[in-house]
Amino acid sequence: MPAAFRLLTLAVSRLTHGAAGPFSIDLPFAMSRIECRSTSIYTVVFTFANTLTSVASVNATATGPIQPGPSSGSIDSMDAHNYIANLTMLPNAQKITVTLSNVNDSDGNVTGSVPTVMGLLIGDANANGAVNSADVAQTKSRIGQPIDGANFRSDVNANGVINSADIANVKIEHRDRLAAVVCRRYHDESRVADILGHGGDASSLRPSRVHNSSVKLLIYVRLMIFRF
Ligand SMILES: [Ca+2]
Ligand SMILES: [Ca+2]
Repeated sequence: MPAAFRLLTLAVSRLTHGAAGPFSIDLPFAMSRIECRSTSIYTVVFTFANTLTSVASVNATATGPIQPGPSSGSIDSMDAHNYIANLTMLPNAQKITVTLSNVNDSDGNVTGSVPTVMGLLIGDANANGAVNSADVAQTKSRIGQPIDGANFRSDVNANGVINSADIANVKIEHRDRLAAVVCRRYHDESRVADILGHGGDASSLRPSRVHNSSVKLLIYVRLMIFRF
């Protein structure tokens, strides 16, 4: 096992949901885990076995042509086992690799590169790699519930309550994913980038689910009848 993964014990995407407080999504080292919440600045917390003495830099990259904005971070002043990375302008529907460079700890370990991967797919409340009616239904079923560890993913805008605004967010993402699929059907990749806003490519998170003409037609029809 690489030294980076022996020393890193945990990485999470953490967001504060208003008065309900912070809730985190684990980012396993061997696979990406989907972050479904919408915010302007994402926070990834790296936790190490030993306390940190210095970290040279943090950088975020995406799988698609549109790259994230600047990243910054610091060792947690409350617990030096943690490094808190702040990520801006993340493109949606992408795998985001967050990498710490030149990590030094109190045990004398020096690690040149410590990466973790987060999939960003806003609205994928049930974390299955797609934004669809199941996410809408699940979010509707949770309206008004107090935010807890079991339902926080449905608080898509992370404001501490599950309500119609979260449902609207999921529906918008659902619409955009369907529209992007239709554009791919007609090989209009530039239009896909327009629709996804940030230039994101949903297929980088989950390969296109459309592999035959009948299914393509079904999705096209669903798009045509989709209503808010
Ligand atoms: Ca889903
Ligand atoms: Ca909310």
